[in-house]
Amino acid sequence: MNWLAIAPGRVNLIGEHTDYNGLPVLPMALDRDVRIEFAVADGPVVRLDSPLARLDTFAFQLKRPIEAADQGHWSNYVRAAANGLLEHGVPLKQGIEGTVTGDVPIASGLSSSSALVVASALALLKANGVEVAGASETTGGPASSTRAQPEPALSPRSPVAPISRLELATLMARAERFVGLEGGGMDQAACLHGAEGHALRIDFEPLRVTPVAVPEGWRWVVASSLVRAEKSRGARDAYNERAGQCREALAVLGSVFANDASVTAERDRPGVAPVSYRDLIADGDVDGLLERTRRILPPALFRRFRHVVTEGRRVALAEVAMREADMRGFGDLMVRSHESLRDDYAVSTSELDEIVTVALEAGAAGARLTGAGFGGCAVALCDAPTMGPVMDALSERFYGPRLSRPPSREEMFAAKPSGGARVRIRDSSGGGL
Ligand code: NG1
Repeated sequence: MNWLAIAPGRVNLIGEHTDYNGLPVLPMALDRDVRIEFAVADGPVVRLDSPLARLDTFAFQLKRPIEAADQGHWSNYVRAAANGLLEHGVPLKQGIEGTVTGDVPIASGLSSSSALVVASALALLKANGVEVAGASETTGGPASSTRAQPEPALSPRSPVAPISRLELATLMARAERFVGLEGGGMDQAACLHGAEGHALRIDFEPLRVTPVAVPEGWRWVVASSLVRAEKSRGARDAYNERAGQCREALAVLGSVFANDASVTAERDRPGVAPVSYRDLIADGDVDGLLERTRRILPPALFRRFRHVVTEGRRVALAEVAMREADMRGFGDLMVRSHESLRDDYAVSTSELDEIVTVALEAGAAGARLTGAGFGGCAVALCDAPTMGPVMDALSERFYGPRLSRPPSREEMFAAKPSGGARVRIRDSSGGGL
């Protein structure tokens, strides 16, 4: 029997470089996905090929420790999923053989890598009879939320116990670090919890996912900067450097605040340093926090810190704006987010800045880089009548001088909030699902 594991990419609407700092994000799953058509293999082996450019055929054995391929090789994302499941105690006695296809643009900040990790995990779990609990889509509005569910403990498990989507998202976020990126957990959670018509507020430690309905009549335009952001290669060091700076800022503040009674007394824990970004902004006074920390942190570290804590606040405000259908307000927050990523976090590029400027001048309600930056894509928010003019302006002013043709569907497209990752039977005639 042939199966199809389908895992969507995601576009992050706001909340950039906050996930690995334990602060929330607000992405949505895309209507573009990575697909693995597979059959259960004869033994514990994974054998995959792909018609996509630059993805050569590979095979590896499912036994610990899983060996990494050369840095940058696409099989490392599949190996990451297998390694994560094995380390978690899921016995992978059966492997998979099949073909990977998909239409999530690669190295574009749209999470093609996590989609491949999640699709691989779902395929391996299916091949080994491990059920993934929970629907592939959450369709409810504000009242429907996985927020209340505690993060399940990642303890060694019995061979056939089902695994929940939250548990799998947490597990795959850790597993993807196999490729050497000190990433957060946004992408795997968005991929597994996508909901049609909804953005997803994702909180961490513990992981919670709350769908937020996107108001009628609003559109998201995703536009590539035409610069690849290869996080298995060059952009990886820049990304990890930012993560390191965030930890460093926290460590400096932790040691200073531990000796500052006026700060610790507020939290009723005299002598105990704040250990997380969430602790630091718990009282909601981000401006007061910035005032206090400006003199403590070296200037470069302070700018990274300011991005993280103000972005955390913007996500909270953006969620409220979306629930209240105040999409102009949401758009303003996207613009503030971009400025902060450009000026304080230093992850934008001149191409991304230009896309944002062109989109806003053409009437978009908001625009910002999306994903880690260093290239990749920007996302613009438009009301329905403005979407065409925004896309026309980008074609003419951004893509025109760079390409001798209109942008392809890979390079610019309207994105629809879509459902989450799933496995289906692929009928033997080779027809649809
Ligand atoms: P992209 O750019 O899609 O690879 C990366 C991280 C996210 C998050 C964003 C920045 C991974 C797999 N992805 O996303 O967790 O930190 O950067 O907000 O680590």
